[in-house]
Parts: sequence; structure tokens; C-alpha cells
Amino acid sequence: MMGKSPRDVWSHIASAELRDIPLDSLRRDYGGLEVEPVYLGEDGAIPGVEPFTRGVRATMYANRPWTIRQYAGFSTAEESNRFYRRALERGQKGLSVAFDLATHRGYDSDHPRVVGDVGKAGVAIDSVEDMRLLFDGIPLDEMSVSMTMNGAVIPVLAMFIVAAEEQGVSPEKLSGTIQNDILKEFMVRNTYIYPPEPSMRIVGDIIAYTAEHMPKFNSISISGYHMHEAGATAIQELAYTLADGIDYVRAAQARGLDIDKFAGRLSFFFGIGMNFFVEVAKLRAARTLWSKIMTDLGATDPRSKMLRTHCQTSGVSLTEQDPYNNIVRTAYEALAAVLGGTQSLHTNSFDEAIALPSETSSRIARNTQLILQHETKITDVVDPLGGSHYIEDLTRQLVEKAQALIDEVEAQGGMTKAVQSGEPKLAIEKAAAIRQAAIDRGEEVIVGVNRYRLDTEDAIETLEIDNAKVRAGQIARLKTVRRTRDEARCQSALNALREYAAMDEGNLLDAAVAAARARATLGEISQAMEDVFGRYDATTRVLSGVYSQSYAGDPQYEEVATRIKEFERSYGRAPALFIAKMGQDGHDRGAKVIATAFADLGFVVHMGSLFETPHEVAAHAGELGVDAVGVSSLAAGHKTLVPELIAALRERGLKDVAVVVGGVIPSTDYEFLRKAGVLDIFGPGTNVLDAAYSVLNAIEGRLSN
Ligand code: 2CP
Repeated sequence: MMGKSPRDVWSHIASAELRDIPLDSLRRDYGGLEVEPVYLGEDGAIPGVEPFTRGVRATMYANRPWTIRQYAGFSTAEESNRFYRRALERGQKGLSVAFDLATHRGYDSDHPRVVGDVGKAGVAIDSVEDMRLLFDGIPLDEMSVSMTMNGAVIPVLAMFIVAAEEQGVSPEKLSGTIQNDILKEFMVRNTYIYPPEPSMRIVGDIIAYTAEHMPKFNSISISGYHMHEAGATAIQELAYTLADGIDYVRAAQARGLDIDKFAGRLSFFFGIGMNFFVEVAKLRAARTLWSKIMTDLGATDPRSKMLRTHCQTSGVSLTEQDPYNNIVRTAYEALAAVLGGTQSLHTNSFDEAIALPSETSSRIARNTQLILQHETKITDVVDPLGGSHYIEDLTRQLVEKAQALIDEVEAQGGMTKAVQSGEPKLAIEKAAAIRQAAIDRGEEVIVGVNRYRLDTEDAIETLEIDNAKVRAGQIARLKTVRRTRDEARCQSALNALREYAAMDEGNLLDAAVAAARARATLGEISQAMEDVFGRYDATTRVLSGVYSQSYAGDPQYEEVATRIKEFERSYGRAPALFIAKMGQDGHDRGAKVIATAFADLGFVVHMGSLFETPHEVAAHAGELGVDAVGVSSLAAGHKTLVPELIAALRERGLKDVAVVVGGVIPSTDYEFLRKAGVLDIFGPGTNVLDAAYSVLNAIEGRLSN
């Protein structure tokens, strides 16, 4: 297109995207105001043209709005299926499946480690039978389905393929996305199963399988969202996510795959928080950087260089206090995602800081997007903020600064190595602790939390899952599957999978599809690979010094620190706290912030491993002789796991150990937990110094009894 004006270049690409629709039909008349579908400036940047700063499509939402894709799933496959069908009838456009934590970590619902997790923060899937029910009445050749799955990605994708096959839909017709981004799991999200190296082989096998058999399916969703939620800065989120992407491309290339054969189906996922213009610029910078990265890695097809992304509004920006404010926050964040040019979007429900979304809150969240698409006219003009001095400068800075951080990671040998060193995780945790301290000190204002707080909060209606009932139903179905299958066929398929894993050849997904067809369960498929790869046990590191630095000279901080010194004088030792993460809930940002702050204040802090059982936690508490156990719970397992912990402590004669709980706990559960013996509960937005005070009071109260 040499010699053509930017307008001609744009019109040419736009017409191809529009197919039979005339370009002129995109013009709008707003009561006498003439509006063009695109405004092109002096800088030569054109939407739909490399490096895609202004968007991956020339026509963007003027031709096709972003996909309204709400992430959902809870309890059983039948319940989730009903929810999906209703949401699709009411304007949702794509599906996005949330699996429960037992499924994420490769356990069947009857496994003893997952008693508190089954059906809680997502849908329980044990076999193809569950997967069939999940998509009952939803034609998988028409509906694009995103599945957030990383650890147990092989059995879940295999079961999806087989469920579609049994619906009469062949793999090449399937459209959708599998998250399949294991590197960020080791950094922030923590639903890994195997060690990093075999995990990277799994990613490669899926990219290879989908490139060959599922050309419409996005093989990965390279995710910055969880880094964002863990407290990463925009620069960190961009740099680490794109650096992960580089390693995935290299892993696929190392297997001999041609970059242009798979790169067009790599996709991304970013978090969108409250810093409005930074979030818009972040998506523009991400596209600019990725286009160059892919060119450097050898891509020639423009589609290989397009960064297509899903976005989700920020979960950590939601507050438990005055929760209707969250509707407003989510709307602003959604607007930023759209002005940044996202392809697909999830808007959070306002009650998500407290519980699983209810029917009403889900409707409001979905309608937030429908209102943007249908009422605001925002879809009429492509990249309307392009050319703003401020946006362009933020974009330029983000490109430069993220590139510098990517270069640092590359100099260390790439992200797989960096992840093993633990450095990016610590850098993100440091950023999170600095931000938390700024909020606690009131320097960063959160309306309804550290400013304009209500005197009394009204209780809101929340959704509760009867976990014991879901688990009993799943166990019954598992028994039927195991009883009615051809056992010899099933075992031979599992043996073949084990051999593929051991010999480092053959495609694991290929073998798992055969096993899923033979009705091997998710736990069995996962275990067959674990027999060879082992299960990864991460070491937990806790930062020190960030809080004491941020609070230097702060009177309230000094007061708590002084009280701890007095405690030491009285008891000849510092107060000791064990921080517990029980069940399969791997969200550890809050637990890490507490560990860092409490250690800086003078507590002896023992950070437990992720995924422990209540009995394991009680045993550590006894061995370490701690005064208190602080349970961090973000995945709704608290009503099962906390009473079990208290019983386990009592069994060991540790009735004086104080138990406190923090995280996502609906206020309606407070009384239940208190009756069970919990001394204090800290919801989202709790000031860390207040929490320290309260824990110290609880410990002293117990010791003086
Ligand atoms: C789009 N199309 C167009 C235009 N726009 N064609 C002409 N003109 C246009 N203006 C075409 C595209 O090329 C594509 O066709 C089709 O329309 C669909 O558009 P898309 O932009 O690809 O949208 P999509 O199908 O919705 O896919 C979006 C993503 C995908 C981002 C690429 O990976 C995705 O849906 N991701 C969702 C991930 C997700 O839900 N994650 C949940 C995370 P072709 O395909 O033929 O090109 S849950 C998070 C929780 C918190 C967790 O992780 O724990």
C-alpha cells in the first residue's frame, strides 16, 4: 500500500472487515453533528495497522462490539448450565467458565483434600458426564467458550473436546479460549499442579494440538490480570505478561512449530483498575510492544502480531464497605477497557468482595456493558482517545518502561527462569505492600473505606452454596461413572498417557482425549501425569521492611510496635502468629501483606504453605508454639475449614491458640464463625494496623485467662 494516504489505507482494511456493509453506513449524525467512524492524525497511527496501537481492527466496535463475556460457574454443572442459558437469553454473548478449586488443582470431588472447596468458587467437573451437562442445550459449534484452567488444563480441555464430539461437533468447529498460562500461576495465582518444566511442556502440547486440530480456538490467554490483582504496577503487569508470552512462543518454536501457524491464536488477558487513563494507555502499549516482539521473534503474518485481549474489571478495587459504590467503580473500569480497545470484557458484580455474585448483582454487571454498547454511542468511533497528548504520552512511557523491564527479564534468561528465582513475585508483593500502606495511611482515598465511611452498613443478600450437598451429588455421579465404564479400556488409556509423560514424546492432550472418552476422571488423568512429573511444592518467602519504611515516624504504627515490645518484656518473647491458607484457595496477596506488616511490627510470623488441611495447620501451630492462627480465606471455604481447624486445635490440646479470620467473608457468616470460636474477622478494606491491634488483644486476652 505504498504511497497511499492513511485514510486510503484505513478505508481499504475497513472495507474488507465490513464485507458487504458499505463504509459510508458507519457515519453518524448526532442531531446535526457529523461523526466519522475514525479520526486520523498527523502521527500516521492507523487502527488495524501494525503496530496496532490504535486497535487490532480498523473498524473495531463500529463493526462488531466487544464480546460481553461474564466469568461464571458455581456448584454443579446443572446449576451453572441454567445460569449460562439465562445469561445468554439476556444479552451475554460468550461464555466464560469458572471451575471450582478442586478441579483447578486436579482433584476429583471425593478427594479428602478438597472437602471445603467442591462447587464453591466455580463449577465442579469430575468427568465428561459433568462437562456434557455443563453445555447441555448450548451448541458448541456456535458459542465461543472460554475456560479458565491452568493446572488441570489437560483433562479439562480433553473433556471439553469429548463433550463437543458427543454433541456432534468436531474439534475444528470449536471456538473459544483456554487460559493455559502456567507461568503466572507460579508467580501469583497458585493453581499449578506440576513443576515448571513439565508444566511448560503441557502448554506446548496444547498449542501444538490446537494449531493442528482446533484452528478457531485460542490456545492460551496470557494473563496479566492476576498480577494486577496481586498488586503489580501497570509497568510490571505489562512487562511480566509480555515476557511470559515470549517464553510461550519460544516453547512452541522449540517443538518445531512455525510461528505464523500458532501465533494468531495466542490471546491475552489484562486487569483494569481505577487509574482510568493509565489503564487505557496500558492496552495501547501492550499492543504496540507485542507487535514488535512478534516481529523480532520471526512472525510475518500481521495476524500473528495482533495482541487480542480479554479484560476484567478489578476485583481488588471492590470494597466490602458501602458495596453499591462498586457498581460505579466497575462502570468506570469497563469504560477504560473499552476505550483501550479490548476484544472481550467481564464486568464484576458489586458483591464480589463479599460473596459469590447473586442473580441481581450479575444482571447489573452484565447490563453495565449492555448500556455501554447500546446507549452511550461509544461504539461508533474507533479509538476516540487516540491523539490525546496525555494518552499518547502515557502510552509512550509505558512502552519504554515495560520494554526496559522485559529486557531485564530477558537478560536473566527469560520468564521461566525468573519465575523459578521468585524475583518477579517478590517485586509484585513489594508494590502491593507499598500500595496497602498508602491506603492505610489515607494517602490513597477509597470512598466508603478510608474516607466517607458509613456509620452503619446495610446487609446485602448474597448467594450461598451448600457445599456438602454439591459434594455428595458429585461423589454419587463419580461412583456411577466408575461403575459403568469399561475399566480395562480406561486403565489402558491412562497407561498410555503415563507413558507419553514419561517418555517425553507424543501429545499429552491427544492421550488425555482418549482417556476422557473412556470415562477416566479428571483426578485420574491428572494423577497419571503426577505419577511421572510429581506435584510442585512452592517455597514461601516473606518480604520484610516495606511496612516499617512506609510507616517511618507514624504515631499509630509506633504505638502498636511499642505494645509488642511491652509484650516481649512481659512474656520474654514476641507474640507469634501462624498464617494459614487452607483448602485449594491459592489467593495469597492478603496473607502476604499481613505477614509482611506483622513481621515488621515485631510479631514472629510463620507463613504456612498453600493448600494445607485444617489438621496440618493445627499440627504446625502445635510444633511452632504460636499464640494465634490467622486464616486467610478468599474462596468461600471458611464455613467448612475454620470449624475443622478449631476442632483440630482442641484435639491437640491447643485451646488457647487464638483463631482470627481475614478475607472474603460475608457479614452474614460472622456470627457463625464467632460461635465456632473465631475471635475476630477482618474483611476487605481492614486497616492492617487495626488488625494487628486486634490480634494482639486476642492473644493477650487468652494469655491472661
Ligand atoms: C472482531 N471481529 C471482527 C471485528 N472485530 N471482524 C470484523 N470487524 C471487526 N471490527 C471478528 C474476530 O476476528 C473474530 O473472528 C470474531 O469477530 C470474534 O472476535 P474476537 O475479537 O476474537 O472476540 P472473542 O471471540 O470474544 O475473543 C476474544 C479473545 C479470546 C480475547 C481473543 O481469547 C477470549 O474470549 N478470551 C476470554 C478469556 C476469558 O474469558 N477469561 C476469563 C478469565 P475470527 O476468530 O474468525 O478471527 S476469568 C478470570 C478469573 C479472575 C481467573 O482467571 O481466575
